[in-house]
Amino acid sequence: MTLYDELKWRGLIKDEAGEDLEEKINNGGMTFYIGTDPTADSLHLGHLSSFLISKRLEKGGHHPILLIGGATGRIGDPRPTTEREMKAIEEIESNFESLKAQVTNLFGFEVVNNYDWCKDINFIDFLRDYGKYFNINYMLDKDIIRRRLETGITYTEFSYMIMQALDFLHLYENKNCIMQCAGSDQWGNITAGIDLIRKKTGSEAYGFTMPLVTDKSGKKFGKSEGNAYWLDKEKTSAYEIYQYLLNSEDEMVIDYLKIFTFLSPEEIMDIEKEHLERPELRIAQKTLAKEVVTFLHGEEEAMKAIEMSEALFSGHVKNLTKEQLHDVFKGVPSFETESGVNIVDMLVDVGIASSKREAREFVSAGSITINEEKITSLDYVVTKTIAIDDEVLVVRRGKKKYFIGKIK
Ligand code: 545
Repeated sequence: MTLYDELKWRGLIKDEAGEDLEEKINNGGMTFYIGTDPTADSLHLGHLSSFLISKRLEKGGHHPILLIGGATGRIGDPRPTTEREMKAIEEIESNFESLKAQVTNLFGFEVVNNYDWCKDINFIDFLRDYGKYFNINYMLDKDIIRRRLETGITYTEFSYMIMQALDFLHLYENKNCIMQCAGSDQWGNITAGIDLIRKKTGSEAYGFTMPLVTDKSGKKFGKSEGNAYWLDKEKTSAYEIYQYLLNSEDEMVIDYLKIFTFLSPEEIMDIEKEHLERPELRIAQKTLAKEVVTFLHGEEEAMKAIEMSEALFSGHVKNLTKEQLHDVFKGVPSFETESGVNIVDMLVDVGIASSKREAREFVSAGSITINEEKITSLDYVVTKTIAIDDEVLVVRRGKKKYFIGKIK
């Protein structure tokens, strides 16, 4: 498979610009760039797919540049719906540093900041040297702008496209960068740059976008209930990312393997075969989760995440630390209790049973375990001796219902 065919096969090419893009991609040797604005202090899973493309192209012999938009971040790329809240300069600068550290650590590429070449352009020069190349009708015809005409858009956000086009021109002239790639929402900005380069220099530049990654119902990948899965492990633990990917839908998981892993097409096709025959083994999901967490956080974190997932699955919690337990049982009901209380009283006090009678029934029937020990005596007294790390009580009621407690 050629590199271009492989990118297509992985579902990573939606819109393309440049007559001989396919040949250019297959031949290697291009300098290209991919950009992000410092609107947050970390990337999340939804951004990862387009950044991974830079690694794939690098493996194919191209040279990547990562741009972080210290200048564009101050303006804000128009969203299709409403005007953005402008961020404070200090926040943008601190996000810039965090993102730079993150992408350098993950990808190891050259990072550039468009503030460096934008900060000295004055308003008159901007209008004379760049504004003249942009026909208003052309700008109004871009998808995002068209969608904003009804709700309204300020001159500031309207001008964003020119800034991104100017970056491409700058990188073309100074670093011989001839291609830009990104998610499909960036198509208008990429083509604005290609057109500017053509008008200013007469040369052809290239670009492509990848489709937005979604779940089966069309919802954005990498978010749940509005919360993002961050690539910074202080914000989202390796275990949470692992669990999110482990729960990928059967219908989608093969697509995700293509988009998010560096497994070869042959390896993915083998996994697909097994997955179709025995979906209940969840081999595809386990492979996806392990590969992505290993890429993001290293093998040790991936192994820990696997261990924690198995602990939850099998109920073996005793070997986990209290930090791991809090991660594993995030979202299950939690409680606090004193050392020295009777089991029946505790079950009622913390809401595991609704009455003393029910609590006694649970205990007598053997449906209550604390940290894997079955509690069958109605006289049992809960103390720190049963706690994990002197503190944590994982109470299981019946087969699956968990509660996590802290003993004082
Ligand atoms: C700025 C100047 C350039 C080239 C690109 C840019 C940034 C671009 C943009 N990109 C998005 C983004 O999101 C915020 C990330 C928070 C840390 O706005 N105008 O910066 C996203 N991008 C990744 C994908 C994207 C895009 O970083 O391309 O499509 C999301 O997947 O929305 O010269």
